Amino acid sequence: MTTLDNAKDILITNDIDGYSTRPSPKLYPYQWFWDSCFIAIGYSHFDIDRAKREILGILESQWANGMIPHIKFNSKTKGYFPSPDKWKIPEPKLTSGITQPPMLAIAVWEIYNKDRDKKFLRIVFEKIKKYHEYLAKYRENENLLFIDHPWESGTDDNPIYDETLRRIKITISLRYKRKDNKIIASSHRPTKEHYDRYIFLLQEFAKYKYKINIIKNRSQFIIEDVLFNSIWCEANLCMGYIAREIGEKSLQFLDWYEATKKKMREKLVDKYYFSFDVKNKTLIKKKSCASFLPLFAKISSRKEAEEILKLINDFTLKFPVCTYDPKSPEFDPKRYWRGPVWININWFLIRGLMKYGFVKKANEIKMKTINLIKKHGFYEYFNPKTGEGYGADNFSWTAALLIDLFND
Ligand code: 9WN
Repeated sequence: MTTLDNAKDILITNDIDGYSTRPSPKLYPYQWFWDSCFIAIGYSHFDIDRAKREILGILESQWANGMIPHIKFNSKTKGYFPSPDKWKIPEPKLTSGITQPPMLAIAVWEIYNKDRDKKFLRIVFEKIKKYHEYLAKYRENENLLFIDHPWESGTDDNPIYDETLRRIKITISLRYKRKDNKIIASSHRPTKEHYDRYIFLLQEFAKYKYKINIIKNRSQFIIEDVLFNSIWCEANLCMGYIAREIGEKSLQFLDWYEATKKKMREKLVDKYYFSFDVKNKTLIKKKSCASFLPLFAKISSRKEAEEILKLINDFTLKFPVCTYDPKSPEFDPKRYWRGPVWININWFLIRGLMKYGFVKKANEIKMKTINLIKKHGFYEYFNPKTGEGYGADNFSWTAALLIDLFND
């Protein structure tokens, strides 16, 4: 079997019901929102109908207010903590109660570019629009969107959130049993201090009945996240294109794009782009993979892009690219989002570098990413010094994005 065949096989094996795919067989047995967007992009190269069904599968989980939750559970599977009953959501659905980076319109635009199926765009347009309206209405703070949980960032234990999380005072006694660290070595997963806070926040959300205004007032973790806002910008551009293709209004999406981009350039830059801690009123000046994302959404100026390119070089050990500053004492080449190479970040980077004409660098990262997977396997993340794979094996987005890189 070739590596490409392996990749397709992983997606097919991780299929749940023809409409959703597990990120990995054991560690993540349900459908995750941004994972499925990457998965759909992978499928669009060899089974476009299945790619469309993955998108429909995500949309099934949408709440009445437009929110798209980060996990769609099902009643048949067990084995993940926090399980569906722990979320206590105010919705008659089996889902989590928080969202993830809004990749949906980006994935749909990728699919559309393969077969120009306007019928599919018409089926999904209103629902994605409703999701964007939800984000603009409930998550906007001075023209930037905020996240209220580290899991919403998709880069959960990125050290940029450490200080904010440390300020959270746990006021109740927490009793819970993790499952992740029974499957994967504890030293490769988030710490207990982090998990305590992840779970405490969930319990607070349930107490506030997921009312965003109350959460925004009372919670300590309110972050204008640079990765989330970059993806929001790109997704609005894609919604603008989609709207135009099917004769719908595109102006609102382009307004959101412009307003967010302008605010990011005013508020989030200090040489590099950083996230802003709303409660502590500080720019979190820690260098992480999130600072690369303005390239992907073409937010940075040429000069800023050149600085980001230097940062990428600083973040390149034997295998590109570290998710956290390798010169920092917080860097850990084995622990989750605190240093290891993640394939989706490399994918964002390759696309971003191409947009600024840094073709050589983009191709170099692309070839090294493909070779890393070929040699070390379809892992969730990799040691940037040795290439060793960690976390879940047969990880769906590693497979899906490899298919995309091969075909790009
Ligand atoms: C919590 C599924 C998800 C990814 C995230 C990644 C990890 C979950 C976890 O796995 O997060 O959502 O249990 O650690 O950080 O990006 O979507 O692959």
